[in-house]
Amino acid sequence: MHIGPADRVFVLTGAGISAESGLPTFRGPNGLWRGHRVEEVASPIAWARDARLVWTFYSERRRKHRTVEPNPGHHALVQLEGALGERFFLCTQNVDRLHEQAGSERLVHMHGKIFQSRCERECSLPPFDDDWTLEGEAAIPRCPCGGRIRPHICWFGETPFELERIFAELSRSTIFLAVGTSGVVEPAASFVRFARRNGRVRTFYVGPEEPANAASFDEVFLGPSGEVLPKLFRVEQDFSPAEKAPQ
Ligand code: BV8
Repeated sequence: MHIGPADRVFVLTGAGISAESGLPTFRGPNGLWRGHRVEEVASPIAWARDARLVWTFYSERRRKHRTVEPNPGHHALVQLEGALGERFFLCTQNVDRLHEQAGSERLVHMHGKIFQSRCERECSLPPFDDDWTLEGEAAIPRCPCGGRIRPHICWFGETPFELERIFAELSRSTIFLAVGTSGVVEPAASFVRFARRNGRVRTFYVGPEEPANAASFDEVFLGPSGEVLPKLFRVEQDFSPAEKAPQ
């Protein structure tokens, strides 16, 4: 994929980029958790009905997430960010911290972060880093306001985070790259169509199978992201006269 000196790259990642690090995806063969689809457990309704079940779900994922490492796909995106600087923007649907562990900085987590919690009420307590896990009959921690502590995650039916910044970056992107996402969950699945509205964007997808929104991509690179991404980018640097090395 050729990236020119004026290109601005928007990358959207999903669960697939973390699959080679050992984190299961949501809708693949092992996509169910104790027979539940993620939509059934990651929702305000599930929280109201059975908060301990929800904390059991997230506690098991926190324990698993402590043990995993980034894979070559994450590292390839860090290298691209290094080459492009502020012309690079990464929006992840994932709640894991593998992008940060690999070194990504220009990154937003539109669905939140597995190692952050917040009060279930709209009180003054801001979201906070937290790797608490529910053990045995322990009580769910309480906020000083009396509310229960919940994962700081965007559940189904809730509004994703950082949408204003995401749409601003989409509007000025000239390359849109989606990696490892089935193109099922909204609004992320529509970002590629939104980007195309600016009329000058090239759109690409990387993953082992075509996503549901494949028709919106100019080119699909089939394969695992850990193998495809490290070989994908060809960045053309702009050594304008001011920057040419002295003769
Ligand atoms: C919203 C946090 C309004 C949880 C997540 C009916 C009723 C109620 C709601 C809706 C409805 N119809 C539509 C909706 C909206 C709903 C939605 O889209 N539902 C779907 C299921 C139909 N969306 C919402 O509710 C969103 N909020 O709409 O608010 C709004 C809208 C716009 C503006 C303002 C307000 C909130 C959605 C967020 C839900 N939370 N995560 C948690 O993680 O615990 S979503 C969850 O799914 C994960 O974050 C995950 O990242 C995300 C998307 O899944 P994918 O990442 O795509 O993962 P998936 O398993 O599906 O696919 C993996 C892919 O990887 C596959 O394609 C596979 O081929 C590929 N792969 C496998 N191996 C590899 C690989 N790729 C590369 N390399 C490999 N090695």
